[in-house]
Amino acid sequence: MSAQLDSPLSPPCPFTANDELRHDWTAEEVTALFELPFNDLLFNAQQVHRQHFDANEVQISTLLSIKTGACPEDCKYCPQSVHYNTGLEREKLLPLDTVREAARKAKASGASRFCMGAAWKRPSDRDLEKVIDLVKTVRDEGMETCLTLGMLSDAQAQRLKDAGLDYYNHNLDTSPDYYKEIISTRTYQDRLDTLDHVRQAGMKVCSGGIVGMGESRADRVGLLQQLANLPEHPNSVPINLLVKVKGTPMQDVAALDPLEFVRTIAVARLMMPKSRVRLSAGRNDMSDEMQALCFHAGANSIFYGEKLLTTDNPIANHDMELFQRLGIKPNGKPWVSDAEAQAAAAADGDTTH
Ligand code: SAM
Ligand code: DTB
Ligand code: SF4
Repeated sequence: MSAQLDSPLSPPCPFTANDELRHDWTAEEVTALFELPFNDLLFNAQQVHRQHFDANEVQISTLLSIKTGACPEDCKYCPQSVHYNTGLEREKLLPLDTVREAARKAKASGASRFCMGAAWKRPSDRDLEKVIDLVKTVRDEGMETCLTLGMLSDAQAQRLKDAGLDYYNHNLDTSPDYYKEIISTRTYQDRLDTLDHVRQAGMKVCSGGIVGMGESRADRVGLLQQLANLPEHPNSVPINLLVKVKGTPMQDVAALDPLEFVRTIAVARLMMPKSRVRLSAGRNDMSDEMQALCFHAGANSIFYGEKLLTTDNPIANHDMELFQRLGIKPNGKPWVSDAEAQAAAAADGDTTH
């Protein structure tokens, strides 16, 4: 399929013509998408988006760090790496009651999926058993579950699948080329192997990356090319904008042009038309207008709630107000005020707990 758009008027969309999912993108083709005039790119992305999704609906996930800090990996962006001094307080694996409470709160404020993250290189089998109890608890609260625990063996992935886990998040982070500038303790192939194990176990894959780490456009091209050329497109694709954390080697990296971020979302939408593209870390540094453009470009999921794992996220009320201004239905449901959501959840809680 060619990405040529010659007409200065509303160009015909070369992507809506055929419904096939592609896994053979070349760097040249992806670069051509990035190079489209902004309006053509967004017009095409919006058309493709509408073919597969309700364009006015956004899925909502909430994150919880279940084990914080002291991670042996050296990811240069990460406040949780033991290699950098970010002043972060370490925390052992959270007790079950704390997680249950957080899941209830997330559900009450409108999230449909609860994602739990641990600062591990990989979980031990003993840790995995404890985490499985957390997954079962969150499922019992009526939420979808997602974990991100680092690398998984095939047996561990199968164990999680058998326990009922819905999604596993493991990011490729950047292009294969730029990767070696960012992480030395885990290889790109390690990441691909974990994604294989998750997919083969039959779980849904959540995989994306981070932009704004000083990478070039060619690296953003490389990241999206890797993601789209996986044997199956990830079910969800988180696109993180680097949160610059003091004490990490990336604290002073130059900011990415916001319009380049929007382009990245639009290209992800075109290449992986049926995947949820998630506006992930970095929304605190985005204006409402930039986020609106991202939704127009095909983003249709967010992390919601005051905290990501260890850094700040926009407050829930602000997100709901933005959705109301944009006519976006969170999780496909009509917009309700925070007070109404809390009251409904409390009433629900009276009968079910
Ligand atoms: N330790 C596990 C791992 O790396 O697979 C799971 C947790 S880790 C914090 C999950 C993801 O968060 C990373 O892969 C990275 O993409 C993202 N992340 C971490 N720090 C970030 C930052 N400062 N800005 C943006 N994204 C970040
Ligand atoms: C993802 O791609 N982004 C989330 C989630 N998956 C686990 C994590 C973002 C972390 C941002 C830095 C922090 O809060 O520690
Ligand atoms: Fe550890 Fe994950 Fe942070 Fe890398 S991104 S240092 S693996 S917690």
